[in-house]
Amino acid sequence: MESNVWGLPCSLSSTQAPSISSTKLLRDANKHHTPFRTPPTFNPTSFTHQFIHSLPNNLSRETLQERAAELEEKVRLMMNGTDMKPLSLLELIDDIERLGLFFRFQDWINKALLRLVSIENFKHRTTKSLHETALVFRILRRHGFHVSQDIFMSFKDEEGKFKAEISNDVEGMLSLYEASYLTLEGESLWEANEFSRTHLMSLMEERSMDAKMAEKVRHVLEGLPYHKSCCRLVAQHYINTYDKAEPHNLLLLELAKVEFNMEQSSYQNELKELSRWWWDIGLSGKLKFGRDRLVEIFIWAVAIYPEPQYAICRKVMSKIGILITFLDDIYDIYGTLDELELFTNVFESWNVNFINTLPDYMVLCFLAIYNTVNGLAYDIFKERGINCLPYLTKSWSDLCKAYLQEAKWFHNKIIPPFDKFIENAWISSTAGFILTHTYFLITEDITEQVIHSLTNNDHDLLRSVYTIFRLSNDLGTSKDEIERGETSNSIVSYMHETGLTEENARQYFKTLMEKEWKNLNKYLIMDSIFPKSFVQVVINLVRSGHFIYQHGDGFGRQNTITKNIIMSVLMYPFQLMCHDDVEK
Ligand code: 0FV
Ligand code: MN
Ligand code: MN
Ligand code: MN
Ligand code: MN
Repeated sequence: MESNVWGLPCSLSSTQAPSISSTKLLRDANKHHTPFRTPPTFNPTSFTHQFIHSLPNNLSRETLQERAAELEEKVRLMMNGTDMKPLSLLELIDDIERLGLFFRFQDWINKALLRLVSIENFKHRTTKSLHETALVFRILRRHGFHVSQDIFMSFKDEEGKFKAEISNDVEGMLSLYEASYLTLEGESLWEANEFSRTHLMSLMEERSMDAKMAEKVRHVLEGLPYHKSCCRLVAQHYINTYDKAEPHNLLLLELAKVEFNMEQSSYQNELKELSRWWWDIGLSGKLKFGRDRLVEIFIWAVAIYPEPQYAICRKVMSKIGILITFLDDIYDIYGTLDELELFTNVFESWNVNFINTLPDYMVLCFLAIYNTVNGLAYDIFKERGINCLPYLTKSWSDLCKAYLQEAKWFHNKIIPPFDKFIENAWISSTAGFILTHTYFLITEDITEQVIHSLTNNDHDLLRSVYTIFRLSNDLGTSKDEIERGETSNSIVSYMHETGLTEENARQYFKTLMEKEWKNLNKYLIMDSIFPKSFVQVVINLVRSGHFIYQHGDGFGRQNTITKNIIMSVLMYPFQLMCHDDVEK
């Protein structure tokens, strides 16, 4: 059982020792409240507590760890013992990353790339294939190396357009397409995106590639480009389709399966612990109107922080994520404006003495948050000697104020202009809120400058993140929100202001998101006030938004794509080979 700074149990379960909330808990949480309209009923979660606790988890961690160490050693021996051509090396690095093994070979990859840039001449390349050129460009930029878009010069004509003759090279086109997502602002390379996509589509229509390649191309064009994908979540697909036959590739594949199974087993344990916590809090049983989405929030957390060392972030993010989902539903759907004003004041004061002004359902929600956040700040203080409570409470209070502003617009039937809407929506997107919590959890050298940027939303990198995170949410959820009568939405504001159709507004937002991505890419290469490890999480957060909302609302509505990923990542382990079969 966790405790908070007051030494009280974080759980609100009535079987625990009396806490601040105990007298309130004796009453029916919904009793004194008449909603201003009938709240919609969200589908119940597809993943119940019974489901979570029935996950088998009978893999022995120790055995898997030993096997992984053994395989890693062998892969390293083989890789070091082979004199690889640049193309084979680049393909191997790409495979390692796509198989979800980057963190195991980080040191090896960095050394290999440093060696590569020291021997290769990237300015005057005329002999390399388009595939190799695009691959080296994408991998180097992703790893923070400066490499100019001029690397593609030999594939362009005198007018600077890509030559028509390269358009039949399927592999080259596919690699060029993936590389185009690493474009920086102002670079003409973005033209490669439209160029390669169009040609890949015609090549598919003409059936001028074999079935396997066609499937690969279809998968890429229909889904997210690799640069925007949560790579560890898609590792399962890559493992399933990986079919290279070199001896080190077989070992690598087996290692990827062992790693996947090992992570699955950790995720299952984490989820079971979270499920007990959430069951003890008991909020979903009391507040029937909210979305109860523990497993969906957890997979979202896995998308942001997949690495083994970030278990604590997954746990914290899942807890605050499920709490803000209820909070958001209170502001968007259930609360009256008067109640919401009082609620926001209580968050601003962070003072339990004021909770008696609130209806019971709000008391319950506030206390659950209050106990959880105080407990978190306590743990961080205990472990790291940093008092982050003032910053965490400010981020909760700012989030509530932004939610309140949206509720005011809605209740007063105001559609704000897009600029005004988006400035508020940066905060209600929750991206800054999540990053503030994350910063205190993962950063060694905390600086005032970063805290200031995070709590004041005044950094160029952060603004790009908030914009993409908000727009991907609105593109995915606005249909249902508009149906429910919610008007706080970028699409509604933009259509109202410009007179454009919904389809055109959506198209415009997609272009805007691409522009913001070009700005994000700059931070892969350039130093900034943010540590590089934090920038990686920031970019993963953006990717997670694309993942959840790529085919509509994968969170609130739980579409089949999210469900399938949840099942594959959390439930089904890979069948492992016996040792002799891999190593002969
Ligand atoms: C957004 O829902 C949503 F998924 C929330 C609040 C869960 C928290 C997400 C993370 C922790 C990443 P919805 O689309 O209703 O949000 P808006 O802001 O549009 O009401
Ligand atoms: Mn909402
Ligand atoms: Mn909302
Ligand atoms: Mn939404
Ligand atoms: Mn909204």
